[in-house]
Amino acid sequence: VQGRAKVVSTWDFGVGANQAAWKVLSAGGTALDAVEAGARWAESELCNPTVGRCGNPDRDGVLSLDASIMAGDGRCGSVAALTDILHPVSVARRVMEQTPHVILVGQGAQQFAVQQGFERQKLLTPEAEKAWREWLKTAQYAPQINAERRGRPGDSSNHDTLGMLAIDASGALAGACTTSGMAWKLHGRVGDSPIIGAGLYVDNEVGAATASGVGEEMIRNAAAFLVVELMRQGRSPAQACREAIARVVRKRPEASKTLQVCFLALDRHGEVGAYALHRGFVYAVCDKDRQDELRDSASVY
Ligand code: SD4
Repeated sequence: VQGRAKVVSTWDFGVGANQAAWKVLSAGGTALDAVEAGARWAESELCNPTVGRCGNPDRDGVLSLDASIMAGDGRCGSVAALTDILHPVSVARRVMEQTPHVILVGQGAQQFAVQQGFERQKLLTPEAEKAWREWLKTAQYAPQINAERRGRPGDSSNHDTLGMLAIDASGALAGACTTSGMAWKLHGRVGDSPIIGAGLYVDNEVGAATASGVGEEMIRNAAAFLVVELMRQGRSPAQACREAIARVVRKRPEASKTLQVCFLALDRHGEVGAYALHRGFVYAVCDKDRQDELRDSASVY
């Protein structure tokens, strides 16, 4: 039943997220259910300053979450700037399945979540609040290229979004992306993760792509869509990611020296590729032969 099933995720904690997704895939479940399960794992189990309940807040001290989910047949949903709800990815799926819309934001997203039975709860951890108070002393917005140490609540890491792509035994693709966005962002800022085509894009005809890093660059370049379209034109996943990174550099050569952008792609045959602006991007690959593989991405710098 496992056949060609595979799941890939951004960063080292992608290993844990993949295992949560693999439980679904290895039992014959769909790619869509698998990526939702993987993202839910990251949102609640992982204590990471850029995902879910342990995320760092914006500069007003508000933890606001972005998430998206997409199936390879074009169905998609997302939430942006959602507060006080533990599982944004599942709200995104409800937006996809229960509404005629694709994106809900802010108060409206929260209202919809509550109507759908999600519980409102205070999420900001004491560690994240402490980190924010510390940040307020200088109030400098200066995203790091890579997190110095991941999995440590309350540090100022900025690049630990979970992007996950999966293919199931039937060959259907799906993806999900979940994040608290850039720490110390302006209140109301929306990143790439909930923007279909920027932080996530999936097409059963071709493959899927997701991103992590400074989301403004992904939005500027319609990045996940770009990677999928490059694969449609015949590039391998690795080539497509590399070419999309080259586009980011061409557009903002100076800025690209100081910020991180990472792409991860999976094509419909199960081939995986990645590329980053800066060294340090790792991604996790899981299928019937390996459940905890972590690979280093190539990079420009
Ligand atoms: C954002 N892309 O909100 C996200 C942040 C991120 O790893 O990827 N962090 O811009």
